[in-house]
Amino acid sequence: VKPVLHNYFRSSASYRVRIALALKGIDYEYAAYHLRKNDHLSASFLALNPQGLLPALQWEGEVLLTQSLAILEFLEEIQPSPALLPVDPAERARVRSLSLMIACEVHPLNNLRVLQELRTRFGADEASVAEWFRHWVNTTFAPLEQQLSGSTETGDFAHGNTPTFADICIVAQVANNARFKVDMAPYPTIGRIHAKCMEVEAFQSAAPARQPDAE
Ligand SMILES: N[C@@H](CCC(=O)N[C@@H](CS)C(=O)NCC(=O)O)C(=O)O
Repeated sequence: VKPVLHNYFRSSASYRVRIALALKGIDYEYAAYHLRKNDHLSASFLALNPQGLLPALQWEGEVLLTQSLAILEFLEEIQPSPALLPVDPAERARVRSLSLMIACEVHPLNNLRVLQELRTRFGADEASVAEWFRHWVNTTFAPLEQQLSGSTETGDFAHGNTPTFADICIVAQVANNARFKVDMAPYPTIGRIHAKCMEVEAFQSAAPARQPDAE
């Protein structure tokens, strides 16, 4: 049975999983949920994933996997090649740390439901919402840039010369940043890593614009 990826073209957490699946050459069925139309809050999806968050990966018709980084870890374990984590434990920790800077410190604060809450509970206008978004990106992208540019570990990618979880998280976040017009000029290293990743077909084929539900 083909795995089914419940996702949305613009969802950056979904984009992370699409990149990992593409890098590992795992074929899957694409199940689209329109976030703006609240498809992810439908009774049928909540029955699958009570968190009401995308992505969710149905593996071989059985287990439903949620949380993009847990899914990445799962894929790495069942199909170790090509490796998306280094071998050395300290290096693995570094890659996970870079990934979590985005997945834990940036993404949750800028999630759709948080931005909606700013609008409805606090009456924020679109300019303030965009400022909020950029604020939380900049708060973490500044130290991220520093860590990436100051490290001897840094090759062409975020860690070494092949893509890892860190590159996956960076590329998905940079795609979101573009929608909110984040100025990337202060982040030349992140920009360079992003450009390097986009030379890889798996990153391109997983991109929002290439998905069947893209608008
Ligand atoms: N930590 C979760 C985040 C999942 C998540 O928040 N996904 C977003 C789309 S990128 C979502 O479903 N948002 C729905 C909402 O905000 O209502 C993961 O990494 O999978």
